[in-house]
Amino acid sequence: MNMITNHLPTAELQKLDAAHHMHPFTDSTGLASKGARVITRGQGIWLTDSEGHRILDGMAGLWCVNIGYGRKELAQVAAKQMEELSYYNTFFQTTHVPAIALAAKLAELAPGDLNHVFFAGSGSEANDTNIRLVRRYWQVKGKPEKRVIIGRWNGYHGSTMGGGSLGGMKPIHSHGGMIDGVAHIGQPYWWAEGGEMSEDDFGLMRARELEAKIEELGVDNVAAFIGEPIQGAGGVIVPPKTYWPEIQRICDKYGILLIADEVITGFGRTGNWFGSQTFGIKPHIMTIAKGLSSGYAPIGGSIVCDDVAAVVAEGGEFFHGYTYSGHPVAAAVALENLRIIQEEGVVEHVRDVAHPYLAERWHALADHPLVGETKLVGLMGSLILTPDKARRAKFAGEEGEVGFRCRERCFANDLIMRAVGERMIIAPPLVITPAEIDILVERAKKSLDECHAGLKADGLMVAKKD
Ligand code: PXG
Repeated sequence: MNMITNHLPTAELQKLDAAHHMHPFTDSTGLASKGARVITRGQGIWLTDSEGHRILDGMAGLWCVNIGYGRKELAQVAAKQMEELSYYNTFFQTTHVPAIALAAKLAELAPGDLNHVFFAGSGSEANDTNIRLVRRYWQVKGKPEKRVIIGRWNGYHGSTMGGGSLGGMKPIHSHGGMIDGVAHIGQPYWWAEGGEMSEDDFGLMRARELEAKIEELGVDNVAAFIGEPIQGAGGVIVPPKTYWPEIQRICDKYGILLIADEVITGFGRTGNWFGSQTFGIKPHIMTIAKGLSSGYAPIGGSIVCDDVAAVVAEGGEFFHGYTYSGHPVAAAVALENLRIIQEEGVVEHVRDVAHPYLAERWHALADHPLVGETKLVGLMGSLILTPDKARRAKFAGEEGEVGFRCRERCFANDLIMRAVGERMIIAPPLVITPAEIDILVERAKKSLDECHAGLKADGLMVAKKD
């Protein structure tokens, strides 16, 4: 077997990596000068690198390894499926058992009349599917001019041209531009943008930007709104409780389609199967990926409501699909992952055990002199680093510098906790135990202490002037 277990020394791997491997979202010159960390094994919530460090993965890979690493059942299902039917497509009037079974299972798990699944290979692809689905829906209904999709600044919906355009990350737009027919409104990020308003008033105000945008564009031109129940890549921005009900009201009032991007919030992350259930959202389409297979195989998709599926079907052939839509091995792996989540009560574990246990410890970090607000929904958490929490102040230095320093301390303490600007974020595997949560929080606290001491020593605990 061609398993790379007896690998080259780390420095040689890093040299080859720098010479031949182009990394996503990476400054390759900077990386080449220090060498990438080489991860070699994963078990439960723990990773091992090529130097033998045992690292607590506070990010579940990239928000995806919901059931933890190293589950043999998934490997066995993949091997068996490869032997039985390694590939066949679902174009041209054919289908296969894994795609059927997974679609039916998702229809059962998803709320309301979200009963139809269009498969993709990733979350980005699924959102590209959504652009085409909602535009096709309005075409078939005789309103082809309804094609604008409204997203949010600092939202993330992937990195393809479509997904990158729906998202509101300006650095992504700046590399290669945007597709047409996409507009953005402000994000519901009270700490940074709420000024003197209460959180609830601010949530309403940001939701009402959707109404203003629909009026500005003309409802006859608007197809859909897309949002993550909680913005993940944007920094685990938990919206004020007034936000989603108002968004829902506006979508209902104007009759535009609502897409909930559940790529991160799906499959137990928020303590329910879907984030839409946690926030009371009733979407027409849900984007899924990541936790669908716990990252064991690349697969994503769109779960579509009865009305949208029926209208698109009425229009005859929908000219869209991917070679790997419903890939049998990925579908079989996803199905086994869902079986484990369901039979082992992983969602209940998040809701009744892991979330309450972590919440107490995570929110206690708000007493730390470097920490402003703390947020935690299910097992998706963030905290903000600030030189002056009473004023919700930013640091005087360059944005992201302090977050970067804190992340480096976490790395040194064998904890993966990410930084988005000055927000530190966690999303550990959902199977994390209370004893492991203790270790996570201890390491986070130690890293915050070290970061704080370093900032003081370097004279950087200084607030930006208003
Ligand atoms: N929607 C959401 C809400 C996501 O978080 C995607 C779509 C795209 O999925 P794919 O499978 O195409 O990557 C994502 C992905 C980060 C980070 O830095 C987050 C994602 C991907 C890469 C980096 O937090 N989320």
